[in-house]
Amino acid sequence: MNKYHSFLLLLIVCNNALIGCSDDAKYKAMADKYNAVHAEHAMMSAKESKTHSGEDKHHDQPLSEKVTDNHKIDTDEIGRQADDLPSSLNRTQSQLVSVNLYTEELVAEIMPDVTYQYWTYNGKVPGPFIRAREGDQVEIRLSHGKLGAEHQEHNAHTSAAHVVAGHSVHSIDLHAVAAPGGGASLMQVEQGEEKSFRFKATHPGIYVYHCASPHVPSHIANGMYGMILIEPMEGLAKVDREFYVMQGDFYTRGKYGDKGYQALSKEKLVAEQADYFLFNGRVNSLSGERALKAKVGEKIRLFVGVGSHIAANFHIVGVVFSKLYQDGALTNPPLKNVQTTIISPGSAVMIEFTIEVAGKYLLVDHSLSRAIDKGALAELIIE
Ligand SMILES: [Cu+2]
Repeated sequence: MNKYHSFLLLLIVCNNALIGCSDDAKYKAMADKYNAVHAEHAMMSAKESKTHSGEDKHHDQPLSEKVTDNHKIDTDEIGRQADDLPSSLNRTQSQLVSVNLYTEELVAEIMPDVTYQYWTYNGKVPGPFIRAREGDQVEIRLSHGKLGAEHQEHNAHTSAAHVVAGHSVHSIDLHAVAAPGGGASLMQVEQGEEKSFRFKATHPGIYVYHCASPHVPSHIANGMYGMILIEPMEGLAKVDREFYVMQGDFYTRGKYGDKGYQALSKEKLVAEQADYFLFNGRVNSLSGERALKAKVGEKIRLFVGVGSHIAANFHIVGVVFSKLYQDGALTNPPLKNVQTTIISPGSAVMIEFTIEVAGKYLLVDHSLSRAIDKGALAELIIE
């Protein structure tokens, strides 16, 4: 066993100890904290309760680096699960695909005892996985904030605070759209508004979408990205499992792991000095109970993308990719037997493989300090 193998074995053992065994305690602590926040909200005066819905209380005051209260958590889970994607389309006719998106700013734990204000599509990072077929009409409907009478008052009340916070407008640029701004020129949506547009899916591939409202890099750094798959007309080969994974870089005022509320550091963002490299929104989002799971011999397909600013060096320890569709080019012949692939910011790949030996496999950014010291680690459990 050479040094590298010893290191990986140590990594796997440590990972088991840190992630596997502490999950119950971690989730209990998160649940307790979440319940405590709701209890606090329940004690608000009738007047306050009338003007602020409990879940949106953090908008009372624009968040700044001085805010250190890490109890104002809006959701106990920011990360989207890797199996949260629509199944294969399996149809031969074109149709209209309607996609409903809303934007939501949420304080959540980026790791235990460290909170961050995410900006999201539909309350999770990454946003929903959109699936359509070449030739389909796709209608994207985007509302800024939740729609409905119960949210109107909040939307009106907080618009000034949202201007100060830098998210008075959100939008969407889909890389599958061959038109100005990828749709973003039609889709700048202000607080309380809803807009929609339609496009014809003419280019099969796996694409990234993201917010494109000023300051665009900040909106993306805060989590406003997702993926859209345009299946080729002939469809994709049948597989047993599909997973949706996005790597994102995050920039905080403090260092990796510094406790309390951590605001976005625009300075570090501009300097491309990320504190966190994360799969699906938070540290250990895809580990333990939330790991990717499959069985020996199953055909596994991964859609992996980079929503934010720094390219990923995607690798799975102990896996050779049987097929790699680089740069989202699904209609080109795949590369075969690949160990690691670079995924550019604003790009995605499709990877297929089968595993013959049961065990735990680690998804990493093979610029390994990102995996070991900055969070870019997920688990694939093969039974
Ligand atoms: Cu935005």
